[in-house]
Amino acid sequence: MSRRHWAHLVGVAVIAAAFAVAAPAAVGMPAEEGEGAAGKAADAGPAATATAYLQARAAAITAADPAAVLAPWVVTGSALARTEARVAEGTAVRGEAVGRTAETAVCRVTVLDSQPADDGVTAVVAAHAITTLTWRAENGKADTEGSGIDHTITLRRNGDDWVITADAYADVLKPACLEAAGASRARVRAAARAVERTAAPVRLPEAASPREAATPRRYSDIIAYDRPGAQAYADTYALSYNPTFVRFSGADCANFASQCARAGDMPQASGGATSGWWYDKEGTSSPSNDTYSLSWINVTRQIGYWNTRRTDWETSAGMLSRGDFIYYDWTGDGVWDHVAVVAGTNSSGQKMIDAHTTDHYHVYWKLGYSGTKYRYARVRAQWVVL
Ligand SMILES: [Ca+2]
Repeated sequence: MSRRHWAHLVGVAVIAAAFAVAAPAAVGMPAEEGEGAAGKAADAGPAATATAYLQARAAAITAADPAAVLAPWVVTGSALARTEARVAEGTAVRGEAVGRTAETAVCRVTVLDSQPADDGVTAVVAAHAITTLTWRAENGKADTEGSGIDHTITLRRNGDDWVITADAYADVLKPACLEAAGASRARVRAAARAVERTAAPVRLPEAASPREAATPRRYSDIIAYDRPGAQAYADTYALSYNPTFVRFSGADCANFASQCARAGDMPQASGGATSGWWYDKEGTSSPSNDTYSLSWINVTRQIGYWNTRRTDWETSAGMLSRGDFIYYDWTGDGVWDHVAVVAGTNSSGQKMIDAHTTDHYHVYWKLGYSGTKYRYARVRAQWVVL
C-alpha cells in the first residue's frame, strides 16, 4: 500500500472520529464516489474524473508542488490550473502565517448530477465536496476543519480520458488564498467581488404576511442565552442542513446563524416581513409552508434587528465566546455579506467558526483577504421577555 494511500486512510479515520461526535449527519454522506482514485484510471467517465480532480484539489494543499498534483486533471498552463494551484498553495500559506501546518487534506465527493453533452466531447458534473483539513499547531496539538462546497465542473474529452476545463464554485476563502499565494491585487479583488455577488439578499416566501402580536402575559420572564445549545446546533448542522428549515442555496449564512441563535433560546420577536425577528413553521416539520422575517435570512437585516436588542459590538474576535457572531464585508464596500457563528477556540488559541455557504465546521474565523472588514457581535447574556 502506498504512503499516500495510508495517509488517506488515516485521514478518513480522523474525520470519522471527529464528526461522529460533532456532526453525525456528515457521516451519512455517500462515500462510494469518494474513495480511492489515487491515479488516473483508464476509461474513467466524467463523474469519476471530476471526483478524482476534487480529491486532487484537496491533496494539493499538503503537497510540496500543488500544480503537479493537479496536472493529471487540468490543462497544463490554463487559467484553471494556475488558479487552483494557487488556492491550494494559499490555503497552506495562510495556515503557516498563523502558526499551523496542514497535515492531511481529504475530500469526500458526492456526485449530484452528471450530464454528457450531445456532442460526446463535453460534459458537466455537479458535485458536493466535503474537505477535511487537519492542522498541526506549534504546540503539537491537532485541529480538524471541515468545509462543504458545491462545484459545477465542465469536462472535455481528451482521447480516452476526460480533462477539467472549468470549475465553478463559491468558496469565501478563495480571495484570501489567492492573496496568500501571491496572486495580483486585481485577481484577488475580482475573486472577492465574485464572492460578494453570490451573497445577494435572498427572497421572502410569498406567504409572508404580517404576524399577530403575541398575547401579552401578565408576568415577565428572564430568558438566558444558551451558548452550549447554540454551538451544539452549529456543529451538528455546519456541514449538513436541518431538513425542517428552509434552505437558501448559495446564500444560507444568515438563515443558519438565526437557527443557531434560536437553538440557544434567543427570544424571537413577532412582526411583519420587515420587522421583528421570527420564523414560523406553521405547525409542520416540512419547510415548504414556513414563513419568516427578512431579518432571519438577510445579513444586513439581521444586524439591523439584533444590534442593541440581542447583540452588542465588541472590538475584536478574541472578546467573543461560542454562540457569538462574526460579520464579514468581503471587499469593504460597506455592505455586510456574510455571518458565521463562533464555535470555540482552536489549539492555537484562535476563535473558530461554523457557517453555511461556504459551509464551514470549526474553521479559523478570519476568512477574508486584506480588503475584508469584520464586525464582532456578542450576544447578550439574557433578556426580559414580557
Ligand atoms: Ca460587501
